[in-house]
Amino acid sequence: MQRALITGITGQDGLYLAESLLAKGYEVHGLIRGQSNPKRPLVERLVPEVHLHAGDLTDQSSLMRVMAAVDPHEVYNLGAVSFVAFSWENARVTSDVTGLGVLNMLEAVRLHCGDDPRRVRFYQASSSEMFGNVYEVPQRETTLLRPRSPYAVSKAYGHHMTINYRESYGMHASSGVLFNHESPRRGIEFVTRKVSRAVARISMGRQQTIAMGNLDAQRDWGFAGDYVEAMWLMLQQPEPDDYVVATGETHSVRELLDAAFGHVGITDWQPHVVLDPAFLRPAEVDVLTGDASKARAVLDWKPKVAFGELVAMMVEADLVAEKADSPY
Ligand code: NAP
Ligand code: F7E
Repeated sequence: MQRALITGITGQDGLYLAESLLAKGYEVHGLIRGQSNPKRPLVERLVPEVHLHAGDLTDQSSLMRVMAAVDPHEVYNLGAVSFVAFSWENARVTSDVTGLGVLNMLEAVRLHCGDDPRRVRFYQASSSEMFGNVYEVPQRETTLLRPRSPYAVSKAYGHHMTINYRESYGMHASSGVLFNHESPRRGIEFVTRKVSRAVARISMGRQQTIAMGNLDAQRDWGFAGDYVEAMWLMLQQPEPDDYVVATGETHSVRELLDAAFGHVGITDWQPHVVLDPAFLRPAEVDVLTGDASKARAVLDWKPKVAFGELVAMMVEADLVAEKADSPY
């Protein structure tokens, strides 16, 4: 039986990936941090078959201990401080977890592999944020990085360190450069979920307005359930490599508002949206568009859920959660 270890098991992608690997017949293990992690009950409810192990990406020996206990065939390093806006106010902790945490995990894997560097296959969750103030449109695997936030700088470090371990030690280490992917499980701090939740509440009369930042920012938004399949496909390849994973379609935050409010029959959302400078960032990434043709050609991967369906799915899920008074 194949064994997989997932860091970031409590996050959006960790949960989808765990479900997907369990359905494929894997034994799934997850790294969980903190002495009483508030998300543990959620993981235990959604994926009760997953074995949880205490550890932290900033604590190298905890990672080595978990590697020894699990002896995985595949490691998916999804753990990170992942909210870009938060990373300016917490640049050091972001660097420690999102940047150096990758090195800690790579070292734990390398040491566990001993004389056989390919004993464990490693996936690093890299990000389109690394492209930042983009050098070319669309962005592909060869596009130079120009990160614009402490988060993006930390991801660029982890990305290059993953490539370096692959080239230096011959490890099966791959990096997925994933563009924004969303779902009803997205954290409420991210713009898609913030909007879907607010729209559900506004349509039910529970809230009047939503405070927003830059409505002109544009992102290539896909569905997280589709994207975790690409992660798995990367580790099934005979050779490790880097892949961009994206839809190739870009929409503005304004279009997101159109789609979400439109779904509940509100065509003029202006009275419900308040612009608040608190949500503007010190440096913005204006537009991202991915070219996933390599993933399509090599992995035979393509996204299944389109932007409109994704927004509808998220608003519907928030309507159900609000009606049940049990927000996800
Ligand atoms: P997420 O929901 O924010 O989940 C982040 C996970 O990292 C959580 O499980 C969190 O655990 C864990 N974590 C935080 N600090 C940790 C630490 N010190 N040690 C161990 N684990 C720690 O993120 P996501 O959306 O699922 O994304 C998964 C990964 O893909 C992240 O690395 C993210 O940066 C990257 N990524 C995401 C996107 C996207 O659009 N979603 C795009 C590109 C790349 P707690 O619950 O304990 O905080
Ligand atoms: O912002 C703008 C904001 O926070 C998207 C992470 O998963 O994807 C995510 O990073 C855009 C930005 O995601 C609000 O300025 C406007 O331009 O949903 P977000 P992100 O920063 O793109 C990448 C690929 C990752 O790797 C990250 O881990 O929306 N925006 N008004 C707003 N954003 C937020 N959060 N809140 C607002 O009110």
